[in-house]
Amino acid sequence: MRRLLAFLILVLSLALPPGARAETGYDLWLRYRPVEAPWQERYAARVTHYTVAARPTVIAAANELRRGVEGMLGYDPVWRETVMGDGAVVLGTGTSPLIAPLGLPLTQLGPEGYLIRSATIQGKQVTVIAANGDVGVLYGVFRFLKLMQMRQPIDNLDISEAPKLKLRVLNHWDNLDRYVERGYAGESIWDWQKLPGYKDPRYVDYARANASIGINGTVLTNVNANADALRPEWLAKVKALAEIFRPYGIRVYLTARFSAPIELGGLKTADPLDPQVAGWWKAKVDEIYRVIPDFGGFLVKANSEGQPGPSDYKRSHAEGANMLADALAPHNGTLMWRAFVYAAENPDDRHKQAYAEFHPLDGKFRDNVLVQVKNGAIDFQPREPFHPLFGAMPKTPLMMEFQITKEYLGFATHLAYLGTMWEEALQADTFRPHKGSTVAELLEAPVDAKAATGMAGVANIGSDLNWSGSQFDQANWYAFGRFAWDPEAKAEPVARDWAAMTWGSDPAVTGPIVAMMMGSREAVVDYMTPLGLGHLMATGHHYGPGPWIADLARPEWNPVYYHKADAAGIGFDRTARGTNAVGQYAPAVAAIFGDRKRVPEQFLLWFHHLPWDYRTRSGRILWDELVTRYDRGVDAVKTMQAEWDGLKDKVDERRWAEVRDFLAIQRDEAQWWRDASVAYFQSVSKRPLPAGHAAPAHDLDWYKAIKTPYAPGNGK
Ligand code: GCW
Repeated sequence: MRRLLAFLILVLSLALPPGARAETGYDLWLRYRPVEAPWQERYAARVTHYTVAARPTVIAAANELRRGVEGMLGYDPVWRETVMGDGAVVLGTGTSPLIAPLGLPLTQLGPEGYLIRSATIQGKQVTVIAANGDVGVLYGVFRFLKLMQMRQPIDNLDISEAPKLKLRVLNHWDNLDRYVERGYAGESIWDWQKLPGYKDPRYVDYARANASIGINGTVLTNVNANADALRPEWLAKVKALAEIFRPYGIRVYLTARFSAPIELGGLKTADPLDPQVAGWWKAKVDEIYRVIPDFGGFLVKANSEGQPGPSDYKRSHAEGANMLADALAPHNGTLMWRAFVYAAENPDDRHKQAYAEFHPLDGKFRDNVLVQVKNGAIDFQPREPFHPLFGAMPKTPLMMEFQITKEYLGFATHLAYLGTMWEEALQADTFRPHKGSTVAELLEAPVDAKAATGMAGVANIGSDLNWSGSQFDQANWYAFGRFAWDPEAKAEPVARDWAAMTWGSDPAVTGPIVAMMMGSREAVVDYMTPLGLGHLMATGHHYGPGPWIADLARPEWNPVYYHKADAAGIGFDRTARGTNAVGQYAPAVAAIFGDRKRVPEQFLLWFHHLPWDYRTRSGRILWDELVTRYDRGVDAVKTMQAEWDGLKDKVDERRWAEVRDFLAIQRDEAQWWRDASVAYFQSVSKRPLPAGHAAPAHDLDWYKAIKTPYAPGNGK
């Protein structure tokens, strides 16, 4: 009877046009919408019931299976103690009684990998989802459901997968008052005030979403850290979250404020070599592990942008990191220490500062330290060359830090799929130790057998109904998980998977969506920072263009520091004649970047200061090329708008309308960036616009006068 009813509901819902079902985006890529014929029957025959042991993580896996099948196929696949007939889905580890006799090749899958195989047990056709650890089973179930979401066959399966990196973590830049630094999706989802008493069910959905893409850690607090997060009353809140996330294979981490021994412990110093300081941290860490036995460890931003750190006591980053690492080591905790450092007092090219500070420390960090390096040397710009530290510290585990939240790529409203950016960074050839040593490869290879590997993503998650501030920013969360699982992933298939699960598997839907996504980041580069320019945004909130800004206290905060435009030309000379930042790369890379004829044009002005009439590869002079690129970016947004219009009746109305409106905002802001930038650079170059390119709508002063003090995300 129940099945009949469910079937009727399914038939009815299929009869409704997509527009009639209002969706908010809350379901992310786990929408589990009804599957149409003939897939419905084919799938249903393969999922009649399931078997599973009673352990929290496999129960979470089974619940997800039930949820997915209920949504997609319209019935609840019942639990049975054993295989009752064809179509059983057998969930478990290699030691479970039904799975062990199959002798599956699980060993090489490690603690988190999984295997999905169509098999015969007791003469019945079954699907086995097996792993060494329970979390692998959970990951396998998500993969199994994805096959159905993607309308792929599930009758003849032989899939095995294991993550290539050990630590796959989100970094929440969330303050304790729920303000999210560089967050564009509402408040922090951690409702600290109500924790631990009230546990918002949303935390479970957060865990499900992360587990579905293999994320296994989350740093709950901002790297601009507040020591209060380490107080006992706060640890009780953290514990509540840790308990919710545990079945999903997700560990919690906190940021550690380096001066906490002073602020919380009443000590006079936070000198890492002071025994009292080390003792205070050891006791604090022991306390944390008493509350949260599987606590992941700390993430630290030290001596950067005003944060306290070991340099305050003339100690090195290694000395600071090792002291904390020693406190964590007895508990198998990990210390992630950020390499994002630059100092006002240091007049050298900011591009060079992190390398200069960390490179000499290679091999000096404890085994449980990971040095966390941003993808580029400056700061998450729409495009940067890869960070010179990659490949330069062969004795130190380095992890990648990407920014999922779009601080510099148009906040939540601009459609910019970051998969292409991450693929570009990960596939960059460091030539260290040899040609073909990509950043991805370096991240994957542990420096020794025990050493950690990892990737961090600065989260774009907040309290907004759609989690990420926009429908399309969910794709960046999704893609981060996929790249952290496999740094060799390719942006296009990842986009395709996301689009099919999030918008519908019809190629008439996914085709245009994937096309939009794949070109979207390049469009942002073009209308904000073409040809290797960077850091041209307005001060503080970073919203909108400010290439003229020259009056900030620290030189490297000013856009003019980065573009160096004058009457003669534009660009930052980082060749041997300039700051020689190219010298921090392997000689083969330095030879390419340092040669204006060989450098990829996308990095031209990052490494070279060139005259306005320099001949670019298109045959146009530099000035004309610059203007052409700005316009190309704006045009690309118009093209996305047209593509989206074509999807009007193919996706649900509410999400469609939201994207349409966001694209209109993006179109206006792209024009603003283009016009303001062209107006400014023209005031410097004094050159006429190339034929066919319109003058900015207003004069330069008009753009300079725009003030948006309440734009979101500013650090405070
Ligand atoms: O991108 C910059 C941001 C800061 C941020 C800093 C960092 C958390 O503008 O808001 O601080 O980088 O990565 O530490």
